[in-house]
Amino acid sequence: MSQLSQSENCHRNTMATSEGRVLVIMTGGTIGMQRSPSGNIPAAGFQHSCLAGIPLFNDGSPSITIDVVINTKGDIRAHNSLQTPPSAYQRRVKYVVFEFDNLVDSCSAGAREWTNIAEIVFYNHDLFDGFVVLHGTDTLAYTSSALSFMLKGLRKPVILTGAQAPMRELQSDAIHNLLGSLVIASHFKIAEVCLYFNNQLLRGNRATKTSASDFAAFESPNFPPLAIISSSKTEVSWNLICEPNETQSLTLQKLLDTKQVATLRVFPGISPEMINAVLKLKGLRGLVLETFGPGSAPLGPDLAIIKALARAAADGIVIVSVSQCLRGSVNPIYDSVATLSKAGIVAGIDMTTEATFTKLTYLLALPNATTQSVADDMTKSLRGELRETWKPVFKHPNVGVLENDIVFSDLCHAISIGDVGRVQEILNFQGRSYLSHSDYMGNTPLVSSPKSQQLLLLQMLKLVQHVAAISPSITILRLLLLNGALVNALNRTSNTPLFLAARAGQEQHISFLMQYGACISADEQRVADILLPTQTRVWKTVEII
Ligand code: ASN
Repeated sequence: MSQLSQSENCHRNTMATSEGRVLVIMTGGTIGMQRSPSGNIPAAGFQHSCLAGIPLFNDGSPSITIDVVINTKGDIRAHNSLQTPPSAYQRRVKYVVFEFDNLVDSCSAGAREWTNIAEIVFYNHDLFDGFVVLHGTDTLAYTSSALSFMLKGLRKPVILTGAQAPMRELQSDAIHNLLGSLVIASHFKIAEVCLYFNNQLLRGNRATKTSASDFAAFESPNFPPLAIISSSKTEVSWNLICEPNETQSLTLQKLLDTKQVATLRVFPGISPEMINAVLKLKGLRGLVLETFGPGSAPLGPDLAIIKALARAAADGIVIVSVSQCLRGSVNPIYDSVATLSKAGIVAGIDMTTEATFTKLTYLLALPNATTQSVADDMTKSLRGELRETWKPVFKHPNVGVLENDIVFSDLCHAISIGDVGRVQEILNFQGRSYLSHSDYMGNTPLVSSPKSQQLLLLQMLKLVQHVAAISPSITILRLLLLNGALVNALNRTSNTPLFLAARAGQEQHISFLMQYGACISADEQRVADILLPTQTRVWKTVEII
């Protein structure tokens, strides 16, 4: 990942002028709240009561009147500007705060508020260098995800931020979060919807709230930060930023009523009746199913749950599976995951629940949307919200460290479904090109030296050997052994391929592995009597590599 120095970053500034113009849109949230006997409540007049008196937000220079367009007719509302002192790039930020009449705690924000924000950005897109949206943190990641889909063809930064404590309080993160957002929105041509918090700029549709009280409240578990601000330096990872399409004009797509999409988190013992209660909701068109680990769910007594899901999918409800885990991806290397996929459940790959939910409401609202088109688009990256896992990323001539897990998943998947051609293709590619090329990011010695590349490949082969031991294809097992897979490798549960093949009742695999000298471990020997068929008991125990 190349990170530009401060001076290099300056060349990418929106303008070479000494002033950047930002529209701040105040929607509510803790950042602007004040105390009341019943707890913090939204308070009007943020620009005047919170910012005008702080020199960092108001350098005292005379304000000017800036018009904000408030509807399609082009009606305007005039605002008096404030101006910051110059930044480290010798640029001041001139801004106005457009405050919504109805300020809300973000727990009450939804499609209507998302539309209100998107409209203000849309009407004023060409009049400002960037936008900062002040919002509550509880549903900030939903709003940033929703805006990323609604606003297509952005050419300006839209930075959402908030705070864990009100600006009016002594110990608050509000000042830093707002200042950082103002600097990014006015200095850098990052044409994306982003979330800025605690010195990190995250892609809006990759972010999720991970702490209810820490100042470090947000993470982007499956994608690196787009920029990091430390003291006066802003390090932007330009290689991660989506390129704006200068020829495309901005469009605004409104979302579906969120009542037509639901989210359901599965849990051990969830009953078919509970699932059915959600699936039978009147008007339901989409469901985000939060599944276990790589995307599995209880199938239910007599497969009642999977049958209910399959029926709903066949009836046109788009059901998308995302992992309950913070990191990682839905991955059909397990039978239980593949079963969901066969039932018509779409894999949400590595999307957050917030991105999946808002993307569904966006896609289902598109004119001419069909169940098939929505399901197809859910697995495509529209605004960088997911990694298109099963696209042939390994064909990239300079595949690097970030792709290793993808290649690995791809390989495991091909093995588990017995796709010999695909396995051969990956192994060939790894052998010929992958080993001899360096990481396309040009970093980490782990992948840049051919020797460590080979170790990495061996490591992968060692692991996939276990999947191969239960693969439907004996040819794949042979292929991996010929390519140097370790016949007696242990997996994370300390099992050998032979033990796994035996447990899966793969007789052909068993004799083939034994020809290659496969053994079981001493620990496995102890349970072999219970688990393994009688003829396998003759295996010797050996020291495992
Ligand atoms: N309840 C607040 C909100 O989301 C939390 C916050 O902003 N820190 O509006």
